[in-house]
Amino acid sequence: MVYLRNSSRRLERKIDRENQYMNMMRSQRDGEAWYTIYRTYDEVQDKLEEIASSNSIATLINLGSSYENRSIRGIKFSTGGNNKPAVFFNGCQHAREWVTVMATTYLADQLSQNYTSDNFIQNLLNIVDVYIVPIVNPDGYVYSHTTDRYWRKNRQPNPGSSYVGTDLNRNWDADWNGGQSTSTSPSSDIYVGAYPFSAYEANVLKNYMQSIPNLLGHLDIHSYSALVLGPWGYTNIQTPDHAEVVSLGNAMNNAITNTNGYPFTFGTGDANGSLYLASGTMPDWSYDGLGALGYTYELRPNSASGGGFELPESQILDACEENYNGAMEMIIWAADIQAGCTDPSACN
Ligand code: 0X9
Ligand code: ZN
Repeated sequence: MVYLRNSSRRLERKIDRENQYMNMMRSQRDGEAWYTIYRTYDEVQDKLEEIASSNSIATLINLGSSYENRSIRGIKFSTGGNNKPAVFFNGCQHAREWVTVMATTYLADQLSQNYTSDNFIQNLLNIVDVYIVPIVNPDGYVYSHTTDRYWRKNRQPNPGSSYVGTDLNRNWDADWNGGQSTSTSPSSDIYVGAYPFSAYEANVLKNYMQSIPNLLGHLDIHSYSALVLGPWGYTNIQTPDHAEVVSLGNAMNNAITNTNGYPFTFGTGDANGSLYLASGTMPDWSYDGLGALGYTYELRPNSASGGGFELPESQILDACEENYNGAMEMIIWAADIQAGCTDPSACN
């Protein structure tokens, strides 16, 4: 009898432990489940609030309002202090590039979770301030969910025209309207706008980014083509920082490619013909106007036949992981340049 009672208690304890383990696994899966389908603007706002409220160094930031008065929000990770090296990551200048919203939200989510569990991430975030804004074109994003899946521009009317919208990634003051993949016609998907920063959202972003004192790096996340693109975007001429642009670009490209074995290509300009040159883009402005190294990512897929702007939902998580590893390289690089610090895990 005694033996039976003991063994049934042991069995109960074993079952309890198994249940605990299963609950833990389930909650991890639930966390990842968010990234198995595309999410709306409202769902992303809820997720950002959840991230900010669950992490002591994460703050919900509101950069300003879109033309239709939606908030352009994000997460700032900072342990405080002045003039720390900073990096800025954004998704969704182009409304239809939905995977960029998932990937940037995932980046914030993972940094937040890993901060509490991973010493290396904790050390990095003690050194570098990280800004993440998943949806910089909220009106276009909502419109691509409700009305036109392939909408690209913002939703600002153009005086004298019935055509709506400016291509945000042609409205920046770096070779603005320079003729590389640009149009002065409001009917065009690559309409440059009336003047640099005429688009509400580009203007809000410019003001916010200018207010960050020590911005070293910027990633403007797009899809699709599986590319990492360094400055310049408007010309094949090399920047004065070419060696560093290439070194960080290759590091990010390798980290992305090695994540799941899905090959990305790095290049500057038109990346040896892999893409095209473009005038008035955001990363060229963050380089030219702010002195930050500004890159474009073009996430999965690498071709139209792989889904184009509609990357299959079964691949969202893979794309998120790839983007996370690429962005980590930029954070590590920013920590490394901190004077006198070559080992981010050793300095504070
Ligand atoms: O055209 C764009 O704005 C970007 N491509 S997308 O398909 N996402 O629209 C690429 C712009 C950056 N181009 C270069 N750096 N060459
Ligand atoms: Zn794009």
